Amino acid sequence: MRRTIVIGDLHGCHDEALTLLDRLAVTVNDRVIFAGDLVDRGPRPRECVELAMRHECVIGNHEEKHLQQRRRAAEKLSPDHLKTREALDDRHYDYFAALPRFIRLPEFGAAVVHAGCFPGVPLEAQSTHHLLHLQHINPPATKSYWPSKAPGDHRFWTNFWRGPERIIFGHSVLDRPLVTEWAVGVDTGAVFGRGLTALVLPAWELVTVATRDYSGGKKTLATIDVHDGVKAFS
Ligand SMILES: [Mn+2]
Repeated sequence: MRRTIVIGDLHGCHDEALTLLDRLAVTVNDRVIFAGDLVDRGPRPRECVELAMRHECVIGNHEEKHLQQRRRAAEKLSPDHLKTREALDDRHYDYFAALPRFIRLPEFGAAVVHAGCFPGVPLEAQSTHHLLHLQHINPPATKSYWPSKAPGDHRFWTNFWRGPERIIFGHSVLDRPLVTEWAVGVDTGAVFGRGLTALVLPAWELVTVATRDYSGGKKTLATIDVHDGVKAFS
């Protein structure tokens, strides 16, 4: 059976992405899907976008932000955002604008989104904000919080989601891949030197390659339990 490979947030970690594809011996017979957040923080955003353009990708909140601020004056952008903008051309922005919010993998009973899914809502009816940002929630309230900022009665969205799809997601930096009945989290914090992870279907095998820390040690070690002992970095 043809492999489908879902890869966590690159954030400019292009060399590591190539290392991972090489480790997996990826060929044109494989389907490769990036989980979004190709750019910002890391050294090679342009190369990451070009790589994704040769495969598949869902939109992440960082691509969304670049689209929202496409016409904003340079002096009003954060230095990191400006650095990414200067590395990109119009065709990269047009590519962002055409990215899907989710990719269904019906052959695996799964779907790929960047951040998460609000429980009880079909994929097509999910708000873009939830698909690109979802973390801690307390349904039926729809407001989502960063793990470190969430009120005590809120829990990570995977504690509520019951399908029907098993959701493969990135966005939340986890201390190891999160694997539950209804969700698989693959963002292990590549740009923070914590490894770039791929999920390989149909085996549901997880493969992680080492990465350099390009963040200058920004990610705090404070951890928050999200699900089954897996911790998110704040
Ligand atoms: Mn993200």
